[in-house]
Amino acid sequence: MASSLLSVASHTLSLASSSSLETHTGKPKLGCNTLRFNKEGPNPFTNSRSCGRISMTVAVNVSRFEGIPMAPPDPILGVSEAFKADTSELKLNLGVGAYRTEELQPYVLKVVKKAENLMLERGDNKEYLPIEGLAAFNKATAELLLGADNPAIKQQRVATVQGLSGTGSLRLGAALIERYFPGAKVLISAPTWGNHKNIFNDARVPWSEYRYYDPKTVGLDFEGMIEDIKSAPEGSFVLLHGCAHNPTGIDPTPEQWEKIADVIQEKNHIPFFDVAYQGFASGSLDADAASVRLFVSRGLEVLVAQSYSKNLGLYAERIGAINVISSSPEAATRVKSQLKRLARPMYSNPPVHGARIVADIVGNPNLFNEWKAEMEMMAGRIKSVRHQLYDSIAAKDKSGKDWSFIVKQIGMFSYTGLNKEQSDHMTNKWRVYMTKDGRISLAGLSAAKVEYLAGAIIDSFHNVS
Ligand code: PLA
Repeated sequence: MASSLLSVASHTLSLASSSSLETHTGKPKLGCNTLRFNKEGPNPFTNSRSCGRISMTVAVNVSRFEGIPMAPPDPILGVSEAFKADTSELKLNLGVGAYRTEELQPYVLKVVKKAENLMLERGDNKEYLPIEGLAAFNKATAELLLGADNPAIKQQRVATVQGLSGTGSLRLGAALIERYFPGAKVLISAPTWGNHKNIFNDARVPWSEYRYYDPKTVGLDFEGMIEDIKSAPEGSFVLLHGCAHNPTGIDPTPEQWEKIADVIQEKNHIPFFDVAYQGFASGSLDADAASVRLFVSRGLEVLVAQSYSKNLGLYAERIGAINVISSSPEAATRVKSQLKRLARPMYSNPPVHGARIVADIVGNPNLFNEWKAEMEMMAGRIKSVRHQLYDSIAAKDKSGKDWSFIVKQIGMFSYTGLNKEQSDHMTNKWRVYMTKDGRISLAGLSAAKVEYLAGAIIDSFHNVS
């Protein structure tokens, strides 16, 4: 009995989904109406559904959502949930890339508080933004990325649309690819930030991987990367991390970037940069944008997703942008119109608060300088614990293993080389929360916890296989 009810329930679900497809293709819908009441009035136990000549009755104690399986926890944000649930005093969250103070507390930048006070003083309203976002933000963000005097900006070849931080901006870019480059493939580094594949999967954009990380050298597999980009079909999109590659912390050198640009140019590929850490890798906004600027200076058409989650600590404000640098101002205008068309049915228009913060800070020389100083301070603290961790591991580990990769990597993370079992051991025994790919966020480490972490890594590396 239960199984027959279930099959009716799942049949109903499949009818519902096929009818939504028919709407999309413009075909007439099957006549499906849900009748909730019988002659005697509302009946709490049955729910009738009539689909053309077929009529079904489904008991409501079998959920219509029966066919929906449990989703696995998110590999990164799920770690924060597990951390919260742990009551141990020892626990340390090195999962998500979120900056913490030496006291391991979240940090709101002083300059952000100042910008928020300015907003209150001005009495800014809460009206809807235009679909493309706050004009002052879009101008500021493109200038910050490319440099204010970049010819592409002067020639109005940059289409900038405010997005829901880095993720939402990548998603908009993916939607543009899906709509106007049907069948085009996106090449993604192996490994990459865990959410990239989800973003392109959900946007129905096919992707494949290019070699990036070489476990033998714990460095960049540059030859492999070039070969894979070369052998991809002409006109593919190549997803590149602008700086501070996540999760490896390994970036190409300036010379290697030149060669990557050569191959992309030869193959008529389109680079798609993910810039989630501008200013956070080196402490300098300009140095961290050098890769993007190189491609733009060669006259290439480029997509760039930006995020202010890390460099301004605006994680929850969801502020970022998608920039499309085109070869003509006319193309840029058309691209922008289509990005707006894609955004409107997804979320209508973006939130204003973070956009005002960025625009106010970048637009005011005093605040801008204060921001740069705070960013250098944050990047400096991460660099400092990175060196302390290396010193501590190198001093404690007598096995002769070379741990110097820790100080060669840059940005928020260290890719420790610990495998899944070793990473599990870090959490189960040592209460160090981290992603299962062996990545640790150094932004979540304090000087006081360095020795403890070094001990945990050495134990997990040598005693778990
Ligand atoms: N791109 C990369 C390479 C990232 O690492 C992240 C965030 C984003 C984009 C998106 O961030 P945003 O949407 O907040 O702008 N990566 C984090 C957080 C810091 C996360 O997974 O969401 C991480 O721990 O990897």
